[in-house]
Amino acid sequence: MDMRQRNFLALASATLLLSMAPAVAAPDAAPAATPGEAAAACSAAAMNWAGEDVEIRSARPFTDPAPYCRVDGIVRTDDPGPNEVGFMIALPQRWNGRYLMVIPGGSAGYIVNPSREHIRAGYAVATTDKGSHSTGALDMSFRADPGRSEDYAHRGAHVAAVATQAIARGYYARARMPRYIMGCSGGGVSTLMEAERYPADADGFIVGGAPSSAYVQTFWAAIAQHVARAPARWISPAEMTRVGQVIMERFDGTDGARDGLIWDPTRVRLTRDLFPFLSDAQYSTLELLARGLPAIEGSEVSAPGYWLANPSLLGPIGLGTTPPPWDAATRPPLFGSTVLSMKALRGEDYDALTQMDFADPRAREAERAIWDRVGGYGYDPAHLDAMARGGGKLMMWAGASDEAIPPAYTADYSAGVRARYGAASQDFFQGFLVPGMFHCRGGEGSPTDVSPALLEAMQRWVEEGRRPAEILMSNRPYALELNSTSNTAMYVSGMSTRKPADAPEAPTPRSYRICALPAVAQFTGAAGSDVRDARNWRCAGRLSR
Ligand SMILES: [Ca+2]
Repeated sequence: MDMRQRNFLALASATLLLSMAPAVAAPDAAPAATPGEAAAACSAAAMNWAGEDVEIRSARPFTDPAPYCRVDGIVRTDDPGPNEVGFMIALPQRWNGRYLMVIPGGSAGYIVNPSREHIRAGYAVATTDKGSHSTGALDMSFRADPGRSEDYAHRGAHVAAVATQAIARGYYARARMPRYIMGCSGGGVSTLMEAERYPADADGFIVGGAPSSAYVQTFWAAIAQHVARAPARWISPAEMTRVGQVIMERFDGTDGARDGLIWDPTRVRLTRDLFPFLSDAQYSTLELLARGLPAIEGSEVSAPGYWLANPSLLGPIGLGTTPPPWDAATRPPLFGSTVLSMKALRGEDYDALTQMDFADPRAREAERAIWDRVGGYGYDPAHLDAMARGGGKLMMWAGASDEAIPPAYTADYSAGVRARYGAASQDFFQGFLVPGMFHCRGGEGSPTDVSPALLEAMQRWVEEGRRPAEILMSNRPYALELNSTSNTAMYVSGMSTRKPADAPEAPTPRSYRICALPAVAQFTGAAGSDVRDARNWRCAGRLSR
């Protein structure tokens, strides 16, 4: 048994003892039943402490993979509104004493079933549909409805967190419990909004695959327009895979080891001579992907570019699998989400491919005005004052090969926190880049236990005061259920009809030392020592961004 397991068992025992102690009244509502009675009565009638805007729609007992009570309901919101925000909380009988909210990504609009791992581990695990009423992963039509849009942007996760925590406190008759909120992509943005706007909602916030900004969609449109105007600029998926191989060959060793990972992706520098198999027209597209959408005279609206440390997915996702002209079925998926947002916000006739003028500052400012109107994102390290004062902790992470949201957003936000709060920022904020990892999940040669490793590190930080200056991860075979944006989560919630593939064959075991930014791991082992062993790596590098 390793130390982590011992700690977990010690905590679980303590939890069991505490839960047998006399009931403690929750500060804001009186439980309707004592713990034993509440757990026995998994019924909507027993949940009358959740708040007057809350309607419990069902409370059902389940036994697989462990006995728990699942409560589904809605919170009514208004001004702007009216709207309804859906939530779910699963309350295990063998509770580990912790509350965990997992916020879905994309356009939300669905309730993610509680993951089996979380139920088995005993978390009271909650989620929300964010009130978007979306009917598909990238259905952005809710943006036209101010109430739904505000709930999606930040209010929905907040009211769902308040309601589900009230239910958990009442159910277990426990006034206080360690509370965690996590999500990736759109769920990461929501988690960041919670930390910035509603820091009392949790003790630990795990923000993944975000922050992005609305203007990343503007960037995606700029990429699509660049290629659509001159199809010779299109780079096929196979060519993009080759681009990735060239970049890996050239920059793999910059971290001290040729291990198939570029640990500091900011070291990737494009030069024309590296890619003789691309035409000048195609190379201009590669440069645009790397450059992003810089600010221009008259408008600060901008987006960072991609680092291109493994762009094999960025090819098909950002540029499509067939050259232009595209239709709704063949356009690049990233651009497709821009189209849906822009049609919802500007009307059905709006064509982002031809009507956006990225060189015109008035057009960019018009974008800003539109996004501000619907709640936008508006994140800023300066908004963390209240969370920092209140003792909250924030871990922000991204896949260094994220093919959707440029991971530079995460590096920039982390740098912004350090710039504002200095060394004191380490007491409440740590940023991480996961090498080789794609958007929220998957990757080539990357760790597979990112979600549980981050959650365990956050628990050590919140519950034991151990700051996560570095986190050990591995590539052990791992069901990716924990990630709310995974296809598994989409499939079990009915949003995706694509059945998840069986787990691939287990790779050669490897461990990874993931360093808190701005540090990055460097190989410091003796010549010939194992590059797959985290003990041969130290947080000795520094991100050049
Ligand atoms: Ca390397």
